[in-house]
Amino acid sequence: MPPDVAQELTPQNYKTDEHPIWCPGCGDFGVLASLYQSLAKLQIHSKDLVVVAGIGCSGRTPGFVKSYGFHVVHGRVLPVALGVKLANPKLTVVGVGGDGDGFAIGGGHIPHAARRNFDIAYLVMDNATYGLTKGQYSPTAPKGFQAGSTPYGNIEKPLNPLAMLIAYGATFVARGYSGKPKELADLITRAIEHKGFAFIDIISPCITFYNTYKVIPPKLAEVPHEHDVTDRAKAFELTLLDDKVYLGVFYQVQEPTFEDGVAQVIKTAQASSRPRLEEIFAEFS
Ligand SMILES: Cc1ncc(C[n+]2csc(CCOP(=O)(O)OP(=O)(O)O)c2C)c(N)n1
Ligand code: SF4
Repeated sequence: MPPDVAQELTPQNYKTDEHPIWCPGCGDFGVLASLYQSLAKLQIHSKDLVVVAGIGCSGRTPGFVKSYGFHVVHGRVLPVALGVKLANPKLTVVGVGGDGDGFAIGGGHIPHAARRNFDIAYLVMDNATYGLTKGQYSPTAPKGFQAGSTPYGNIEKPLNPLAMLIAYGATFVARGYSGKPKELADLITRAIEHKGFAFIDIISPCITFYNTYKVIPPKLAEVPHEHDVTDRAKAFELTLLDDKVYLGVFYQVQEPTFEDGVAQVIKTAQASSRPRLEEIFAEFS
């Protein structure tokens, strides 16, 4: 039964009747729990929420969140999310996917989503592997990573998602960890509240094919308190430090959004004396 619009929403209200079929211990459970927390904190009603997800274990998320949802073609979270937001800018749009979906097959969409600054929150459940297809190496897998597709070890350098997003012009860039769901919920809340393109790289271990639960926690540290999130060069520098895995917001600034720009262009076009599209077509009929 959907909650009454006037009723206070709790994390429970966002659960669907579908139960996640993720492996017990998968990091994605923590991400989902944090997403429920954050939606409840923001009191976002299901009718105003669209979750767009790619293909992968992480891509099952829309089935577990009471909202409108799209489970799109592999790697196409961002163009679909942009279409949704442009069609109805009042909606809260949350994009969800894996590192394979986002940075490999979908990697070509990242620069354009980031530089356009359309207002969505994009959560990448980064397990450095292709979980759904049985653990091949992904763009964020470390050098030497051994799996079925790399039996002699990965020879590629891993991609640095945070540096990439800052370089391409995203206006909110953060890292979270599925094992710290309260802190992650706070980050997701901030990302949804941010007006513009908000990206969170969420370390979300794949317990079955690349279990990093033992190696990650000792390296975790908070983004230093004195870090100025509006300093782009310093934020970029912070992403390059590999002695620690920093959690928190690296970069956040306010800039005009794509949908505001589009609305402005429509207004200008309507006020201009240029011929209408129908008039141009009429010339050829
Ligand atoms: C066009 C296309 N190519 C390849 C696949 C096979 N495929 C399904 S999921 C996936 C990778 C998933 O990895 P990731 O995005 O990291 O998500 P995870 O399963 O780890 O959450 C691949 C290659 C596909 N479904 N569609
Ligand atoms: S295969 Fe990995 S990513 Fe997929 S559900 Fe299992 S633990 Fe999670």
